[in-house]
This record gives sequence, C-alpha cells and structure tokens, in this order.
Amino acid sequence: MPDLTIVLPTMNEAGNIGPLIRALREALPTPDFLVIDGESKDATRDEAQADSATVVINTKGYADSLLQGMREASSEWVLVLDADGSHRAEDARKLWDARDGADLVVGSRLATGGGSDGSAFRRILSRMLAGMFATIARLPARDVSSGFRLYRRAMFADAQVTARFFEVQPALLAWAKKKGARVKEIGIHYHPRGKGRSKNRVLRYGLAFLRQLWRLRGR
Ligand SMILES: Nc1nc2c(ncn2[C@@H]2O[C@H](COP(=O)(O)OP(=O)(O)OP(=O)(O)O)[C@@H](O)[C@H]2O)c(=O)[nH]1
Ligand SMILES: [Mg+2]
Repeated sequence: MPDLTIVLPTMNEAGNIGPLIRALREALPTPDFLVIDGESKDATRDEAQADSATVVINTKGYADSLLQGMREASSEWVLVLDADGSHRAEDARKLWDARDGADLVVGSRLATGGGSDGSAFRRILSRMLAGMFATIARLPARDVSSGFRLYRRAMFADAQVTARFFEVQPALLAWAKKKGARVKEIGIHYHPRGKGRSKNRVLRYGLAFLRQLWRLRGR
C-alpha cells in the first residue's frame, strides 16, 4: 500500500497539471496520482496520463470529485490541492512533514508563515469567510475555505457532507470535528493561478458558502 495518494481535481488545467505533477514527484516520496477531471475541454487528461497519473472523469462538480478521490485512493494519506498553480510542491512537503500526531493537516493562508498573492478581493473574501465561520460554526481550522489539505484517509473516506462546490471545505472540517480528528494548520503560500482564465463564480460559490454556514451553525 502506498503511503500517499495525491488527488488533483481538474477542470481545464492543461499547461498547469503536468508541471505540478512533476514538481510533486520531486518533493514527495513516491506518491500515486489520481486526477479527477470534470471533463476538461483541453489536454488536461492527456497531460496527466503522460505523467503517469490515473485519470477518472467526474462531471458532478468539485465536491463530488474530491470525495471520489478520497474513496478511490487506498493509501494511508491523501493530499488534495488545486492543480492550477495556486498551490505549490514546496508547501505540499510542509504538510507532509507535519503529519505526525495529526489526522488532518490544513494548508493555511492565515497561519504563521502563510500568505496569499491572490487578488485583494480574494484575500478579503477568504478572511471574511474565516471570520464568519469562526463566529458561527467553530470549526477546527481558521482557513476554512482552503483546498490544500492532507487527510488521513480512513477518517474521511466515508465523510457524509452536503456540498457541490468549494463549500465542501468547511463541511469536511465539521466532519473532522465530529470524528474527533486531530487537526493541524500549517502556513502555505497561495499564488495566482498559472495558465487559463479564472473560473471563479463569486455569486454562485458565495451563496453556497453561506448555505453551508447556515447548515453548520452552532456545531
Ligand atoms: N473535477 C473538478 N475539478 C474542478 C471543478 N472546478 C474546478 N476544479 C478544479 O479544482 C481546483 C480549484 O478550482 P479553481 O478553478 O482553481 O477555483 P478558484 O481558485 O476559486 O478559481 P480560479 O480563479 O479559476 O483559480 C482546480 O484544480 C480546478 O481545475 C469541477 O467542477 N470538477
Ligand atoms: Mg484556482
């Protein structure tokens, strides 16, 4: 059994996915790669296969793709990160090195040593979400919307969460809390995406986060 599977949800990440897989191979000890692709229209799947990743298609959105990756992996640990260049291999190594005594390591823009080169708008948004969830939902990490995480798979493979998009992130923190998972938050640096246009749909994703906040209130 491999120690580590790296799950990469993708949607049109040609030009980003190949270099990322190669950098991660350098940084981490013999991981398996599982790319969960939302039916990209570009060369994402070919690029991933050329770098020996297993590729599966999932058209149900980001949340379902992440959860499928977690279920289909068979390793002790699952690392999930964005495939667009926002999350970097050197930070992946930091999460990996922090796993002792943890069941979930959250890559955090808001922890010591963390930060973001994203737009000011994005920085404000992630801080606002962090603040709202901290007050209303009391989750075990501050950077609730971060998608850069190392999971002890056995604790999360059967996670029961209601989410379609990126609001799966706070939902998984709530699951971690429910399961009594030991959570560590480690500073990572968030970079602007590499190739490709931003697909961020602020209104749709924002509303989904608010609905999730409502669902998780008072936990
Ligand atoms: N499988 C799958 N992956 C997705 C989907 N949407 C986004 N992704 C991937 O999930 C990761 C994060 O999504 P991004 O599109 O970067 O989200 P974002 O950072 O809010 O928006 P950008 O400004 O476009 O970077 C990336 O690796 C995407 O390719 C989807 O519907 N299905
Ligand atoms: Mg992105």
